[in-house]
Amino acid sequence: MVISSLADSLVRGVETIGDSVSETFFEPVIRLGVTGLARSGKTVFITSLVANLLDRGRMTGLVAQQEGRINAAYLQPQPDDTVPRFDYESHMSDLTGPEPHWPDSTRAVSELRLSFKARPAGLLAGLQGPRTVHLDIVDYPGEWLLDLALLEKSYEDWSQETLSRIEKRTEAAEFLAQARAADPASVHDEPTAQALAAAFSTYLNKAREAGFYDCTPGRFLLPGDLAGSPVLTFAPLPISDPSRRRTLQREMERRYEAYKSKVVKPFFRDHFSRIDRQVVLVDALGAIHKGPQAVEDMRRAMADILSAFRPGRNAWLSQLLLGKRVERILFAATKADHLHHLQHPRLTAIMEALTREARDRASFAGAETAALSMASLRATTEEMRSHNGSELPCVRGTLLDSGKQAAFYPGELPDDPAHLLAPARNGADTWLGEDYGFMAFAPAHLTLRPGDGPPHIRLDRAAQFLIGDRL
Ligand SMILES: Nc1nc2c(ncn2[C@@H]2O[C@H](COP(=O)(O)OP(=O)(O)OP(=O)(O)O)[C@@H](O)[C@H]2O)c(=O)[nH]1
Ligand SMILES: [Mg+2]
Repeated sequence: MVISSLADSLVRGVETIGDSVSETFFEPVIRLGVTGLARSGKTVFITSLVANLLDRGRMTGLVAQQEGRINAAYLQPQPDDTVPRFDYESHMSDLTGPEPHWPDSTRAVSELRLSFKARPAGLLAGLQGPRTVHLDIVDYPGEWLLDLALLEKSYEDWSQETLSRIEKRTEAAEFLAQARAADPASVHDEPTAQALAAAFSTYLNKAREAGFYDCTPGRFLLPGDLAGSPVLTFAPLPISDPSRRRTLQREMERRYEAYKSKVVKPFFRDHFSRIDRQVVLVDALGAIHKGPQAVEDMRRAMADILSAFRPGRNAWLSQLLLGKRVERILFAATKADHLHHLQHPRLTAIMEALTREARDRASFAGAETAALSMASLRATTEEMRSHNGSELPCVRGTLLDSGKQAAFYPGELPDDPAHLLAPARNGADTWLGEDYGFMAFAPAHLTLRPGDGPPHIRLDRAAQFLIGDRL
């Protein structure tokens, strides 16, 4: 235990020195982490961000662009040879090809390097020519951050906590029946372990479908090339005694520990610890549409996700980071093109409130934070429609299922976010009064002018906050 954490921090130490040497003498590198829970909009965000940084006609909110200091931006081979490359070109052709469609779900961490030639701002501008700044964008599932909490839990504690948390969920009924019928003290046999793990991951998938966000261990939902391996073949069991050799319980415990050391820790060590700037994407509108329970659940998941950015709370992580901190964190409500812009300030307020508790408790010591609502790829236009004598602010777009054009009024978000968050926290089943509709729109057919990236809402402001100061 001691040896492994020592080794981790040594690696980190050497890397930090390496990074700062190359930053001073060579070319600065910004590592931007992009995360969010499943379907929050990570892939579309990165694709549109890169497209709009390559063709910056719609990026007037990026100060370096406004000041004409960016001479060029281009894609380059990334520095990490073992991480899959973010498949920018296919995602871009999905979104902007002749039959535009949303990209498929992604299942693992990926990376892309974009480099800028930019002239420095201010006094230095006259003295220095353009310099190269590298932006490494790292895409990883938010669920993986939730796993940080496992590091401090024994198998027994995790089992107890998980079983009591999911006790009343109908999605868990089948798994619970199976777990209760299992005898942890029986001799381990692989088919039983596999059946339990399969039932548990079926539950996790159903729970996520139903709008629960506390679906950990994260890799059960996104197994990638670990599918079927022992590190993913465990499940919580109702246990009361310490485990004995060769029992089901002992084997489950061993695999749970292996998951922590072989899956969770490497992710934090190899990816998370190197991030400088972070954007956390949140599909707040989607949760509001699903109902109060989904909103409350999302608020809790956000608080848990954000605890990874306050490493003081986790001894292992603090050791690993050695004081290195994420410098800026942006909380972005995505898909704001489902709302007329009149409602955007309200969505931002909800976003702020959702992350409020986490931010207050936090002080992300040293990290600057901001919240905004945005759309990475705008799929709608706005229009006012009269309805029963009043004017409703609507959005119009192509419906995803029928392919037909339609105008849509999603309901009025409250001025005060507490009107949503309080009933959610108090366990309400449905919203009182307002119904929040949600339409799925297809990406619009685009004809882009040379020099323009795809249309977006406030993607330039997001970019300015995240990297603007380094360009
Ligand atoms: N209207 C609109 N819809 C969006 C936007 N961004 C994402 N979406 C919708 O959200 C869905 C998920 O977006 P992705 O970018 O694939 O989300 P993700 O976080 O990468 O999802 P996973 O890879 O499954 O975790 C898309 O299929 C779209 O339906 C946007 O800017 N506008
Ligand atoms: Mg994705």
